[in-house]
Amino acid sequence: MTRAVLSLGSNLGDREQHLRGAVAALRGVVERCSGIYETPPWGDADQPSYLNAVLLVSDPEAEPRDWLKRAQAIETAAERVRDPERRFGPRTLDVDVITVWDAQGRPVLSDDPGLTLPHPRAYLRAFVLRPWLDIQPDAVLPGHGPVAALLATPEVAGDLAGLTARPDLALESSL
Ligand code: A4P
Ligand code: MG
Repeated sequence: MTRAVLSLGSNLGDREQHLRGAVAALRGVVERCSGIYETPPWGDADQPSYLNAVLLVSDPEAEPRDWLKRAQAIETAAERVRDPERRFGPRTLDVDVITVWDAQGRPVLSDDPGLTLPHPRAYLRAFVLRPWLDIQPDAVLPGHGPVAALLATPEVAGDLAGLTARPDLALESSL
């Protein structure tokens, strides 16, 4: 049994539909869906803005690595193409595993490059941390502290100001 936080991002094609497709593919294991946010591109400015959201998922059968396998299968279904020249470049759908808890509720820690837990850049990303607060107001990013405090750090607070909630879009109806 594991629980996990997954982040969703899309900035190519029908962005809302890509996020909805991910939620539909995870039907049965999604506990909560955040709101959807319009976010300026991070890490590579020359690309369209993203829609981002975060999901809380749990599965009595899933091992930590199963969440990465599911994430990658969902990206493939969205015809995600990887450009090795553009690390943070545009994509139909990115599904990242932000953190995983074991059956006892303990965070799973890993420095394996194939599955690093928690996600190594999550603490820097307003587009992950802000939606996460929607579904877990007391969320703690293992090794980094409360998500609300991370959003107040100077590195993140500047980016937070650029996020726009999109209450006109919602994911629950895809469940
Ligand atoms: N990998 C290791 N740990 C993890 C993990 N916890 N979750 C490995 C997911 N994958 C993990 O990922 C590269 C490798 O990381 C995989 O082989 C996997 O085994 P990838 O998905 O092939 O490549 P990527 O998506 O380009 O890398 P990554 O790290 O997901 O990119 P980022 O850092 O997420 O950047 N701006 C806005 N506003 N919103 C966004 O969503 N996204 C990116 C992508 C850039 N800018 C953005 C956004
Ligand atoms: Mg990724």
